[in-house]
Amino acid sequence: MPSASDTIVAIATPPGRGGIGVVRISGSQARAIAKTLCGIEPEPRRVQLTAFTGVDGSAIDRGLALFFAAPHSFTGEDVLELHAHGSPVVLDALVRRACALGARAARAGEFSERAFLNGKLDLNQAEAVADLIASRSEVQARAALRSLEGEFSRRADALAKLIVRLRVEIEAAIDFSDEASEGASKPVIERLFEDAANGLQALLAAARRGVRLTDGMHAVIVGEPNVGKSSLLNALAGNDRAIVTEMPGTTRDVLRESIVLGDVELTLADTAGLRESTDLVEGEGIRRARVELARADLVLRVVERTAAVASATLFDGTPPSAARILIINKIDLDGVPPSRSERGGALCIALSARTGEGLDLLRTALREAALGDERGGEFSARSRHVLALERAGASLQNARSALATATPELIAEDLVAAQRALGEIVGTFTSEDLLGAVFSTFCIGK
Ligand SMILES: Nc1nc2c(ncn2[C@@H]2O[C@H](COP(=O)(O)OP(=O)(O)OP(=O)(O)O)[C@@H](O)[C@H]2O)c(=O)[nH]1
Ligand SMILES: [Mg+2]
Repeated sequence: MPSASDTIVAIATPPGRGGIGVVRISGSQARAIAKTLCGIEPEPRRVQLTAFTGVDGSAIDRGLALFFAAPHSFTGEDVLELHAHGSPVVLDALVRRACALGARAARAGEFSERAFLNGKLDLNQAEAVADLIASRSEVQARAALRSLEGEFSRRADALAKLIVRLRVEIEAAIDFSDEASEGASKPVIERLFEDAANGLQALLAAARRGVRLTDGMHAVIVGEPNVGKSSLLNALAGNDRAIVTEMPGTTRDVLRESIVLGDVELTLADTAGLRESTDLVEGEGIRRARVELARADLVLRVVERTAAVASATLFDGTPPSAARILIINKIDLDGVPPSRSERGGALCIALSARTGEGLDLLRTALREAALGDERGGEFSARSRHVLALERAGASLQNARSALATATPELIAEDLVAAQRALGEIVGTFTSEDLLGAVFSTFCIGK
């Protein structure tokens, strides 16, 4: 049974060959391992050039040893880093040697988990480390860094404090339920509820954008058969990924492509044209298209030329929180210029997937949608954070609507639930299960 008091070891650099490879060791044995394996007296934060020796005293490699004394290290424990030559053979030999000297191989995410357990990072920040490492665009990297620096945690924490104040006010109203104090605290309570609800809404919106950034925005192309959805996917992706024919009902399955627009990334899904169909395969394709639509962050609704633009049902099936862009395709047939306008609350772009006219307008709009309103102010977030904020919001709402009818004890219970949900984000309230679920998604050596 792995224990949190074991000394752990793992290769910290990516698998494969490189100029340098790093092996990281954390725990109470790190100092003793440094003495035997490196033959040095470890001094905190001092780099020492040394030979790494094997069991028989022969050299495994020559490299740098770097020691951090607890608690001034990433994990909060004694940490030894061995910077060797980046050969998998050398690095494996160092790991085996460290294990022979009392360490054990680290589990996925175990270094970050220890940093969390030792109070070096909160849970949200530990996740941000993983997000930063996994980032595929500059915007994702910047957002992860903002979370790592505590932007999201501070906002969640400020809200939790506001809810504590609410509890205090409400409990004071229980204790001194005479006329005078009730009269004085009621407007205060109302205002605190208002502030907390607004703050929660704003944080939830920011967290949703954060999830979109972290996971990459999920954009879905939908529309009637033959309007040019697959042509649009190909044009944006810059290849012939999807089959295009003049036959309506060509696309049957959902096709995904990842596209990078400057510093942002999004996935684009092409879907089967929506119509009533008796064809079994096409029918299944249409069902899949609707599923895809229901989980979209951004819907690209394509129509042919100016047909059906006025219809109120164009965006049926679109989730309320998803951004919408209406695309009028095939403008080359009418000889009209590309344009960007506003129609019925949706952004509308007229273009030609065939000639490429107007694609730049669409790329700009996609980038804007992926970045959200608060450009540059985003932080990375995960679905579990959004779920926790939604639960906090529901509990807060329950407390607020119970204000007139329920007993103060019941109201306080809802507030405690809201506070706990907020605490899950930074890890103040966590179960073993949650920690296991979070850290097992990390890779080994992290
Ligand atoms: N003139 C013109 N033709 C286009 C344009 N975009 C697509 N087409 C043509 O329209 C036809 C249908 O294109 P697709 O991209 O297969 O349309 P789709 O919406 O994916 O069709 P389904 O998969 O059947 O739902 C093809 O013959 C395309 O060449 C355009 O901008 N201008
Ligand atoms: Mg198609």
